[in-house]
Amino acid sequence: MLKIWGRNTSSNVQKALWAAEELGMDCEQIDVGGPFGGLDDPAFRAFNPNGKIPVIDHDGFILWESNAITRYLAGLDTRGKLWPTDARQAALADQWMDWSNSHLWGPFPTVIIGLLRTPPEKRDNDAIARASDVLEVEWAVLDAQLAKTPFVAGDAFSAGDIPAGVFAWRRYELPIKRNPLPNLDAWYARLKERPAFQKIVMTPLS
Ligand SMILES: N[C@@H](CCC(=O)N[C@@H](CS)C(=O)NCC(=O)O)C(=O)O
Repeated sequence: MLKIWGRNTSSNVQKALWAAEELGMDCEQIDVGGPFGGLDDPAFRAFNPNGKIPVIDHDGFILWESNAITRYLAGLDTRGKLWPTDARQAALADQWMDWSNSHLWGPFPTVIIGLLRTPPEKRDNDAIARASDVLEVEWAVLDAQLAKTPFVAGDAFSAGDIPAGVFAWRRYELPIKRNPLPNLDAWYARLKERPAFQKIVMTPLS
């Protein structure tokens, strides 16, 4: 049995939930973090010494770090539904997952915490605008890739699309400045056709 620890509004938790949903895996999601708290509980810290979500417990195997979890779940599937069987395509999926964590995750919390969790009178609008501008430069890099292939690692959807996909929902939903990026728009439209994306990611932001 797969248990996923973490509130389902978290971008990083959504990666794990989305991967499990794509694969049709039964899973139990347990609310911790955000308004639910619990991340400093010794029992949770024993799972993840970083006190962060998500964490999974798969038949006693504990794993944290959202991209590692997404890769693990994708790798369990022998059909190669999420993890390309071709080594080079798999490496490209991996590349874009790492890119997402190193290029998108840095500026995103400033925008999300600023716009969703800070009262208007306390918002640092300049910092939010600066972070949004940085993100648009990053998204343009992905847009250039998507001019060549419909999904990040090639012709087929893969785990490589998942981390950027959860952030894309936030890019398009939040009231921020968006530059015209037609290939990103087309990829995002393809993601929105996926029932698993609709169920897990297309939910109200908080
Ligand atoms: N690099 C980690 C980051 C984990 C992380 O920062 N998770 C956030 C949620 S997106 C968290 O635990 N925040 C505290 C909270 O939600 O209370 C990963 O990718 O899993």
